Amino acid sequence: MKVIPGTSVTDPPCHGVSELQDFALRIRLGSLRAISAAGLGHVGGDFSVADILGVLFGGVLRLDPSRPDWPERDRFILSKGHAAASLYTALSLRGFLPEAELMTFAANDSRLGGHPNRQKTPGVETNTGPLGHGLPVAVGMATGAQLQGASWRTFVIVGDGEMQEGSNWEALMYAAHRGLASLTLIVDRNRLQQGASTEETNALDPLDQKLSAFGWDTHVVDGHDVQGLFDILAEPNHSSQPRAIVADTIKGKGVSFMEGLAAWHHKVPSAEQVDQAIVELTGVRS
Ligand SMILES: Cc1ncc(C[n+]2csc(CCOP(=O)(O)OP(=O)(O)O)c2C)c(N)n1
Ligand SMILES: [Mg+2]
Repeated sequence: MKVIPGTSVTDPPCHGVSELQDFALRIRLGSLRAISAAGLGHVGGDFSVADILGVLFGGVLRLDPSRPDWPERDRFILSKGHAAASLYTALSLRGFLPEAELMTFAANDSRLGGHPNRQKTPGVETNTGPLGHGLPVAVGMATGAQLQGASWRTFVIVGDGEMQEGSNWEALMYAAHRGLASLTLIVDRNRLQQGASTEETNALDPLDQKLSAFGWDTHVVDGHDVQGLFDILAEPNHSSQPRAIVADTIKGKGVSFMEGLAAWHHKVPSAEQVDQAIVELTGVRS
């Protein structure tokens, strides 16, 4: 991790849009290589969430890789745990894991399982994979912060298909009831779930209006615009409502033959497709 002289190890490493974009690019490349090595994974959802993760881990979250349980750290939960490879890559870029360990993704005895496990991986706050649990846990964390008068923040990323889980709506209601202003929910609104679009499966629209009606301070942003994401995520919440961000994204973002296709939810790219994806992502022939 790059530490700018005069800044603390707990500060995020990126300064400015190009560093955040580079951080997000490295998340895409790391997760692509990990999935290719493992022969399994969820590349479409890794790529839709990569810019959001890049802004959070590169520009917003206060963390200490030498003390994953530092009490003052910001809490982050990737509720859509099937995008674990992108979370592991972000944690590696922040110094929680050696980069080479990413190549053990989902292997027997690896610390990096197919879904995040807090007992195995430093920096993972809670286990995810079964959809619909990350937001309720995040509400519990933010309630704890409120009761303690703590200044750290809690962030949770939920898939849009995942928003069909009823547990989320109970958690939304309670967070607003308690006025959990230190809690930020980000919905990765890529409009696809496993095998089909959200709207033809169990429609969510108008999602922003529903979140507002549940008492959340709701914003709709372009989930691939790192400046726009940084502006809203880095800004402390001075309201008395929890904050919801509907991030419009593209599943498979960055690779032409993956973008917007449900098939890439958990399809594994061939060696040739990995090469082609790297060319498109980096603009450089590998
Ligand atoms: C409770 C539960 N039901 C089903 C699954 C299987 N599953 C894994 S990912 C997924 C689709 C999730 O779609 P979405 O939340 O939109 O994620 P993204 O598009 O970001 O990949 C499903 C159904 C699961 N992990 N948990
Ligand atoms: Mg989705």
